[in-house]
Amino acid sequence: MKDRLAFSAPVAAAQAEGRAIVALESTIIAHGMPYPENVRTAREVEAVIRGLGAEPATIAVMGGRIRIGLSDEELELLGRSGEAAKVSRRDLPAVLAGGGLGATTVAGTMICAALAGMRVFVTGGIGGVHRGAETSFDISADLQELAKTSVCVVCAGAKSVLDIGLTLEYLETHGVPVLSCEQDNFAAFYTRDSGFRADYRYDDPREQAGFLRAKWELGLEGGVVLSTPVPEGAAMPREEIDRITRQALDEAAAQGVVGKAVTPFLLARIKALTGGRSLATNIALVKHNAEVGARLALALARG
Ligand code: PSU
Ligand code: MN
Repeated sequence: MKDRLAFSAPVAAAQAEGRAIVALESTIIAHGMPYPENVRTAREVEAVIRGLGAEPATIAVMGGRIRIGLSDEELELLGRSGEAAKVSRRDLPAVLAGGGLGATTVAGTMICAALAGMRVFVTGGIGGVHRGAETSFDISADLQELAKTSVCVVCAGAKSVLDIGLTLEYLETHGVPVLSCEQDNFAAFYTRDSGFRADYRYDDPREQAGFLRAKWELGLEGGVVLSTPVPEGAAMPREEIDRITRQALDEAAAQGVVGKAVTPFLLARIKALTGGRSLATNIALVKHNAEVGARLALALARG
């Protein structure tokens, strides 16, 4: 298995010294945001984490190996190629064996982070149960991964294009704890409040770390969701985002968009329909998540 993983020098050094490391995904770079904002954001997110004293490890698949930590050039390649596969659990073997370029989703990144010995992972918003899932069966593999892989995913809630209530029900069924920080409720990606309560609120990273230790020391395998809301000034107006999301969903249905193409299609349409403002919100929330994730990784590393 070790041959399948390739650590960058800075990540290997951080690991050898027992320093805090934060995993980052790459689907958000290759499929979640347009070039060049995607690459700029990826670098800025890494800088936020470094600035707080932790080491970022962006994860992707390249040349038949899982890469843990990417150089600036590799981030550029990933963000600009337009050809990276979207890699979830089912896709990982194909992209590794085929030797191509792969951008890992939340599910894919959780698997790789766990293999690399990392416990904290920052993304924008997790995937979940799509609206209308009772007929489409579209439920993100992210949820199933959270049920089994022991990594804490720091996010601004689940993407607002989803059915948030059903997403939380699914997580509850699978025993995935949903923690919140900075507010009682689960965040709603482009807006702060989903209207649903998180299971436990811990504002202090030491409390968050204490929860994770207690869970995993007991052998209770599986992930944890830590939600934190988009900063006030960067949030979208709720009515506007709701209306535009419905329009984007209608367009996806009319054009027959299905499977792994759904989420990238919706994010791109929402960006266009908001005149780019949703992208600014997405960038702001990811950077804020990176702060929360770095503080948590530091608290965990202090032991
Ligand atoms: N967060 C973002 N933008 C994104 C994603 C998350 O701010 O593009 C990606 C993640 O990689 C997540 C994926 O795993 O969207 C969900 O895709 P799907 O619904 O097809 O499982
Ligand atoms: Mn899906």
